[in-house]
Amino acid sequence: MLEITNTIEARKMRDQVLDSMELERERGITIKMQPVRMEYHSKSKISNLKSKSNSPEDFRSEIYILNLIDTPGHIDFSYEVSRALKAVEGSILLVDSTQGIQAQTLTTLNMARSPRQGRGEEPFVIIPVLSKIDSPLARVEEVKEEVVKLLGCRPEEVLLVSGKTGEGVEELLDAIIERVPPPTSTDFTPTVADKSQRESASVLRALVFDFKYSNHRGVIVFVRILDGKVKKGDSLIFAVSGEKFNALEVGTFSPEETPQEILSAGNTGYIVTGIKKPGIASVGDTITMFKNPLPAFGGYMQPLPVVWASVFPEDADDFAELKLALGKLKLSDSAFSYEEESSGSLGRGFRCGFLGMLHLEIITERLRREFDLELIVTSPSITYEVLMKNNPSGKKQKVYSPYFFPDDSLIEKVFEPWVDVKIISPIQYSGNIMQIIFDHEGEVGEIGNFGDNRSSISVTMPLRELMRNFFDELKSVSSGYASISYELGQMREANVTRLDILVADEVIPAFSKVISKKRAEAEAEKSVERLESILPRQMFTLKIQGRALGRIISSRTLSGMKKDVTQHMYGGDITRKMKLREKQKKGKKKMKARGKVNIPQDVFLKMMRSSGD
Ligand SMILES: Nc1nc2c(ncn2[C@@H]2O[C@H](COP(=O)(O)OP(=O)(O)OP(=O)(O)O)[C@@H](O)[C@H]2O)c(=O)[nH]1
Ligand SMILES: [Mg+2]
Repeated sequence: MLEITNTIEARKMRDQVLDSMELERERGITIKMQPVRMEYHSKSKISNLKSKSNSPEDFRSEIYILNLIDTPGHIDFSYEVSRALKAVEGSILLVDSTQGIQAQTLTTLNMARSPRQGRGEEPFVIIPVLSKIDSPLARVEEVKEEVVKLLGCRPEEVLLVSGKTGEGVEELLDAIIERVPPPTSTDFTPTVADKSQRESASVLRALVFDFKYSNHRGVIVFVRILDGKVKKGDSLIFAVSGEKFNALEVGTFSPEETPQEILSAGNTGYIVTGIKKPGIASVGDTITMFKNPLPAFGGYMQPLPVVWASVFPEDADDFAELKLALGKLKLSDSAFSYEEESSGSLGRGFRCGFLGMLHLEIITERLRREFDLELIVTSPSITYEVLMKNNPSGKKQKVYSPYFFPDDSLIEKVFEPWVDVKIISPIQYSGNIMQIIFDHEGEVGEIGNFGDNRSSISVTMPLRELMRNFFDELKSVSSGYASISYELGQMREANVTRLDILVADEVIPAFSKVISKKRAEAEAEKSVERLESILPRQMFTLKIQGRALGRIISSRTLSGMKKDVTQHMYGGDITRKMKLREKQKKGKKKMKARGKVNIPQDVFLKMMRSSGD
């Protein structure tokens, strides 16, 4: 579409052209939504906008402006999809014809079909499209049938495209124009008798669906203009946060930011606010004229974090820097949340909430890359609700950080969240899948058939078990064909306990985990083994132990070695050697502060990653 509309020159075209983050390109996935404005000169007759006659004028080329928002497919980032949905009048449901319907297709579809609060009751158009039809692996007819069944549409409504060859794309553009209604706007012209006054009083209602932060220009909000118009210099206000500002620039996405004179109703674009304080701009807020404010548009639901992990600066002096970095990250990812926390031996840090394991990994990676911070990241955890013994009030206490999980002897009962899971897979893998569901304490619900050869399985299981590497196991037992989506369900009683990892007889709080009592031995063994394999040897022999249920249940010994840190450097670069010795000295200082053993930060990251295994 970008090529056909000349939005991007053919020579600049490349795979994932809208994915601008380094991490997106490395991993080959979209993480953040990206708006883009296209101008399309249609050559065909567009029936719903023109007269029904067949006069030659009906076939002349017309220019249409299309505002597209590209969204991620991975379920961890479905919040991006939900926000984009409220900023548009219709959507393209892209189904890979080599894969067929995936579990996340259902999640996305449900979101698109749910009533859009505040945007009236007009039906939301969904255009089903099969992609990759050029591929020899494409199963066009079968997948088309699946889509028809799923949407309850006619087969002719399903379009076929190839992003590679361009086949079908022009037809898709025409279908968008034909099926998606043009944006409507309410006329908020002030009822002022004086004509000149009426003309000068401009109105605006813009929905903030995303934003980003620039060091020079402050917060840049991504908006869909619902009513009225905005231009550079306008004095504006955020309806919810109440912050006033002047528009330093307005523009559209092509897909890079392109300044424009004016943005008017129907457009998607950006407004540069100059606001540098964190916590002012929020997605779902409405921007309106300061002098002539209009009512705010119903906002977005704040997404609920699913996993938690705490982040501490490796060097306590970096606390302020970490705080600043988190504030800025939050400005480019509104789904992420954080709160100050302090834990005895790790010092001051932040408890962060994420929408899933991939989200967690992406954020910690960005903190390291974009802000050059050395971090200690704790084992990820979900929320537990603990009812303590001798607690007449009967109030449950929420525990997000494993190292704050109370000792068994103090606990009356523990509750944990369960999830409703949907798995879609080719039928031949069902047996394998049932086995892993069983291993993960899942309860199988409805089993349905989907198309000829695919089954859909509904499961409820503890979120804790879903996070215990269920995704990877599912992929591996289904040769990569099964897909999964999930929603948070109810809280249920849990049989769990805290596992502590000790290094040289000292608990390392970042490695503590809440685990199933039944799996205590296995989990302890795994953590200890993993740590033994990644912890660099020290000058002295040390013990690595796992402790749970009141005793040591796993133990290893890491033999010591004498190590000269400068040994591997030959040649006489004395300054480098000195630097390294300085660093080592600093490391020793830290060691004293943190305990007997120096644990490098990548060990924390590796443990964090493997804790899903
Ligand atoms: N053969 C063929 N390959 C395609 C086509 N479209 C995309 N691909 C390939 O499929 C892979 C994924 O493409 P993306 O465009 O990143 O897919 P996406 O749907 O945006 O993925 P997410 O954003 O992560 O949900 C890339 O390797 C593309 O080269 C197509 O029409 N034909
Ligand atoms: Mg993508």
